[in-house]
This record gives sequence, C-alpha cells and structure tokens, in this order.
Amino acid sequence: MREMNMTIDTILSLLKEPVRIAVIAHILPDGDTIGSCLALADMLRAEGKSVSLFCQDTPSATLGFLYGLTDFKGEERIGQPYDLAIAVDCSDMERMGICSATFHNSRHTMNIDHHPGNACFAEANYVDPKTSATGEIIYRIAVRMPGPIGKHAAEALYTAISTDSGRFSFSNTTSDTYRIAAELVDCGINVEEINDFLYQSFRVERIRLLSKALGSLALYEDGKVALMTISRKDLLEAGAKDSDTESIVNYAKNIVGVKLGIFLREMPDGTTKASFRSKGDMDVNRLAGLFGGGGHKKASGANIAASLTVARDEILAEFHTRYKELV
Ligand SMILES: [Mn+2]
Repeated sequence: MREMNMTIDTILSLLKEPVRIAVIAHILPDGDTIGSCLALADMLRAEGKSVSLFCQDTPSATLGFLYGLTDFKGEERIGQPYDLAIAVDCSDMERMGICSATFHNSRHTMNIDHHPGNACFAEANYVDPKTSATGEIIYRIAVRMPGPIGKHAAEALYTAISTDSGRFSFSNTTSDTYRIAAELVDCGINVEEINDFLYQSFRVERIRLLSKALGSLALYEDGKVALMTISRKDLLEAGAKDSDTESIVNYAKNIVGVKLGIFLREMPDGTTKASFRSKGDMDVNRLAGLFGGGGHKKASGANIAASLTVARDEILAEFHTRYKELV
C-alpha cells in the first residue's frame, strides 16, 4: 500500500530490515541528488547494509571530489532486484530514467524528495517541499542513525544543500538550512575547499565559450529582456562540451534592469534548447509552457524545434504579446 507523508520514525524503521539496498539518483544528476545518494549510502553501509548506487547519467566532473562518486553504476546492473530501492530527489518515476527498472523489480520501494509536485510513487514516501534540498532530509535521517555523521557524508550533504540552495541564496533557504550547514561544518568539512571545487574550478574551454555567449548579448523590450546564444560552431571553436553551457543564462538575468534572461543553445540536430531565468514576478514557467517546456517560476526551459534565429524571433514575439500575462 502507498503511504504519503511518512514520519522520519517510519522511514527509519523501514530502513532496518532490508540488507541489499539500491539508492537511485535522477537523470542529468545535480549536486543534490548525487550528494544525497552518497551520504545515504554511507550511513546505510555503516549499519552493515550492502548498498548499490545507481544513476543513468555520469555525474558532472565538478563533483569529482566527492568520495565514492565512481561507485555509481551504469547499465550493467540495472534491473536486478534489491530488498529495497530508494529514489532520491526524484519528483516522479521518469526522473530515474532507465534505473527505474531497478526500482520496479525491487521488493520494497521508497521515495525521498523535496519537489512540491512529487508524485508519491513509492510504497513509502517522505516528501518535504519546505526544504531547500533533499540533502536536508537526508541530514534529518542521518542524525537519527546510531553512528555519527562521517566526514565524507558531511561533505556530500553540504554539497547537496549548497548547490540546491544556490549557495544559500535562493528563497528556499531557511534558518534550518543554515543550522544544518553549521552542523555539517562541525563534522570537520573544509568549506573553502568544497566551494573551490564547486564554484571556482572552471575549465578554460568553458570560459572561452562564456566569452562567445557574452559576445552575443542583445537587449530587447527597453532592456527588460537579455538574450544570449551559442551555436554548434561556437562550441566547436571553444573546444567546449554541452555541459559547459550550464548557468551561463544567469549572466543575462543578472544585468541591472533585466527581468528576463534567455539563453539559447543550438542542439546537434539543429533544434534549439532555451533556458529562461527571471527576476521579480515574471513567471518563466508559463513562458516555457508556451513552447512545450516547463520548470519553476524563476527558472525554466524548453526544447524548440526551430533554428536559433527562428526560436529567438518566436520567443521575443510571444514575450511581446503576452508580457502582461507573465508578470
Ligand atoms: Mn533537489
């Protein structure tokens, strides 16, 4: 039977019996899903469990400093049954990608997440949308486990919380977020070193790509909209990868007076991936929805079946006609 909004006590009791446990991250993994999975695995192993980590996609090299990152399994073991499979930071079953086969084939299932629209798709669900990161929930479980939180787990949880809260700057950052971070610092982690790995270790190819993106900057609607583009040719010339485009959109959004930042990237098949970021009351979830995409109010995206210039013109036209609906 499915149960929603379980207590930490129930979750802890359900973690006691299973011996072979699968811990599953979401596709295109971020710091929260990876850090949360690693910390959960660490504490379950300390309890004598045999834990396997799953993620459909290879985690970003930025997270390479996290202990145990290479333990994540690719395709070879997917689909094998476990006593318990735990989906971490996944708002629905699809977020596990091909690793959902492991979830389906396991005897019991659990879902630990903080996304407001979580589908409560597991047998046991613990979803708290008031937390900045799934890492906060894993921390709450960790403090209730018999053993202390080890340094590796603390580093993983700090990474989870820092990345998902925008370095403790997004509106989801609460006093609890800071309290948990303080406790993790007391576990002996080196915050300066972690921040350096996470936020100050760019490949030169990424900086070259950023320079191309900045060179494409154009302002519209009396400076309320800033738009940047990257073509396949730009990527090639910079020697950059698609993952190097991550968060470039913020440079557009962060300009004084700009309400909407847009970043358009040409995909290998000639279509366009659009990223939208807003300041203030602009609802970019709705804007993305006009193009079959979605996301959150202040951060969203869409895949548009058109070239960069056609996609740009369509977006600017929609924005111009619907401006009043979006603010
Ligand atoms: Mn998250």
